[in-house]
Amino acid sequence: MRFSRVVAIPFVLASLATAARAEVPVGAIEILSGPNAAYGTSIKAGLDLALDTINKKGILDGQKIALTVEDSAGNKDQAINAARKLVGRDKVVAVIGPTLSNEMFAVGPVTNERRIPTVGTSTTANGITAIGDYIFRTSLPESDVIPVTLKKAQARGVKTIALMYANDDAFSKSGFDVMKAAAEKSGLKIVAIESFGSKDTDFSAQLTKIKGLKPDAIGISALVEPVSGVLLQARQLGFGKETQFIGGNGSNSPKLGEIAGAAADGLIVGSPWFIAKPDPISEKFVSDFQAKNGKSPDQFAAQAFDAMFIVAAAIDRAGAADSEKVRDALLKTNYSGVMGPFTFTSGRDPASTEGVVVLEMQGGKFGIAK
Ligand code: 1QQ
Repeated sequence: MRFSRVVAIPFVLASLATAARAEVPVGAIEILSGPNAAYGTSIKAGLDLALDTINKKGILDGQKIALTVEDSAGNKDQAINAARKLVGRDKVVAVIGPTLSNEMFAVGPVTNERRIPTVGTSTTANGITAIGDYIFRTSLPESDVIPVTLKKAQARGVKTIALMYANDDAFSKSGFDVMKAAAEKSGLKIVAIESFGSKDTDFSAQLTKIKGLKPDAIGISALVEPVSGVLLQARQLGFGKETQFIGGNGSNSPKLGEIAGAAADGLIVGSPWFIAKPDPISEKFVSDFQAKNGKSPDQFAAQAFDAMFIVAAAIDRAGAADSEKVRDALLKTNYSGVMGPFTFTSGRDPASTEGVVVLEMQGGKFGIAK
């Protein structure tokens, strides 16, 4: 053997160094700045908490996940650039996010074309997974949640409803379509339909029109800032407890209570999760999240926490950091997490719609709606 130690030792050292450095690159695109940052920062906190556990043990024989979270600022072009960076520069095997359906309709075609499995954790509009075979979501679509919320309103005696929605955001528009169809199906009488822009601050024309029609309820499909604006102005115009306000997934943020305060009291919204869910996995998640972040998790953090485990487990089962194999493994997901048991349909949507709870805002906090 002419191969001396002189050659062998550096080789061994080099391969040890590679083994120590081996990490699996995963990307996330979330809103970390701008008016919708509450959603994305909450999602990031959920992902980070899950990674603490995942990276302790590692996947694929001890490798860590290197998660790169890019800020989209809620902007479609920035989200597309983030996707290109994650795929081209970081060579990620999967993408988590983006935060908004509006962004997914821009990013999804890009990552799908690159054959990178992309897992939305908060995208609830119709048509998300139809973008392509590599697009998944773990979030329940509005079409599964809104009918449950309307049923609760009906049980409270609501018979007539006015619908308001933001016409410049994919989630808000789709949520409105779902509310309208669900209201019609359940026999609610729609007395008015009014739209606005997500950046609007004056909703008085729409609300004044609706006030004259005296609906039992007002359904609002929009992101949290405009929903808060509508509520604040509605109270100024004299809408009181007699009007049942109904929100969609955009309202599922503590930001609603922070911005609207008492004006949001009484609003109901459906959610796949509730902070006081009596379940050991959920309770541990809540206390670990509080310990790490000094505040309580919201639904978006809970969904992201589960999604990170789902993606990590898929990479592990794939047996390699290979995006094709990860996609196939994702389809075979059988996971039990904070949201409960989880599998994907063959169409890459959540299979089970069980566990939707209707929440009510009171004093800046969500509780179970009675
Ligand atoms: C979507 C949503 C948003 C409310 C997520 C933050 O549901 O864009 O689909």
